[in-house]
Amino acid sequence: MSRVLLIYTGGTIGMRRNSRTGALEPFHFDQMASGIPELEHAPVEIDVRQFAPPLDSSNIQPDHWRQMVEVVAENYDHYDGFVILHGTDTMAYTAAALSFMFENLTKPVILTGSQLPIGQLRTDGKENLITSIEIAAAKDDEGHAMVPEVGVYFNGHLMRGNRTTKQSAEGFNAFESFNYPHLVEAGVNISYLRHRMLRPDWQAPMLAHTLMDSNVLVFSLFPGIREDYVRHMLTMPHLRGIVMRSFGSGNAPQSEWLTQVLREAYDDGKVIVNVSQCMAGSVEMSRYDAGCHLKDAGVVSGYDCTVEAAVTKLMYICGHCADAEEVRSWMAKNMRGEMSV
Ligand code: ASN
Repeated sequence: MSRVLLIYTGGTIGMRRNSRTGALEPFHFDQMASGIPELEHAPVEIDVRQFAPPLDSSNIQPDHWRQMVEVVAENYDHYDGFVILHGTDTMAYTAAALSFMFENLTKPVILTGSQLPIGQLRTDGKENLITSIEIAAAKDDEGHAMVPEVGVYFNGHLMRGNRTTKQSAEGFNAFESFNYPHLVEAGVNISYLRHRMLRPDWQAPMLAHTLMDSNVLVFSLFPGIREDYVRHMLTMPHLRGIVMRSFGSGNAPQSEWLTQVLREAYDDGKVIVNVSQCMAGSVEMSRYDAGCHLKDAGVVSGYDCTVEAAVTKLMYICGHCADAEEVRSWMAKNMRGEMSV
């Protein structure tokens, strides 16, 4: 029998309504588990660790990512897979961060949650949790994990963790991976699309990393953006990296001041990564004149990376490299399947 470790961090899946305020609040695992008696009959041995207190995922911080990495690393040899129950609001950030923090992952780390609490009649939480456990437990004939990746499972699909974005606060289809196809489709049967998955070195050990540098920032361009605000932001002391959300295929206003401010930030050792405000498609700074000047100012292309992947990758790389040129060179490389280069 496969063994799965369930790590309950909080989120709507385990919430219940506060009778005084009417708002949903995270609650203990036992309350959640009592809503899924099916778990006892699953052909998988399940152990549970829970965050105390459980969190609405808006409160998740890099320290919580470290805790998740440590729980998985400490238990890595004793389980076939890991399921992390997490709120949906920041699940895509956590999934991306964990994908960088685990090097040469050979076992599944599946994040899931729900839009309605488990206790509600129409909950999406049961299917999400039960199928995630099944995926985390699945092995091939050679005994290797079917999904050696950090993934997000929601509404019938498993997506690569560092490719997902929360797309809906309403629908059960809360997540999508716009620039990479799904890894698993769960219908009547569960189809594992293994040709789309990462291939670890099965003989080499998994390495867990916990250093993350949060001296980073994300900002969006918009028509009318002011020089003084951008200058103030880019000259902040200690700031090491910026994810700049540009227009379309990586374009920005061709104002002289913007190129100059970006160039000054570059000269000051700051790393600026260009990702698009579009959900689908890639940054191509040489496509339009309105993108070329960014390249000349030393801006690094984030290609088709999500904002979530770009900012967590920047934290991870800045946590490991002191030299700006080295950070730029890692940011331009595909490390964990987060971008198509
Ligand atoms: N606010 C909740 C959370 O992210 C939303 C959810 O889980 N659906 O914890």
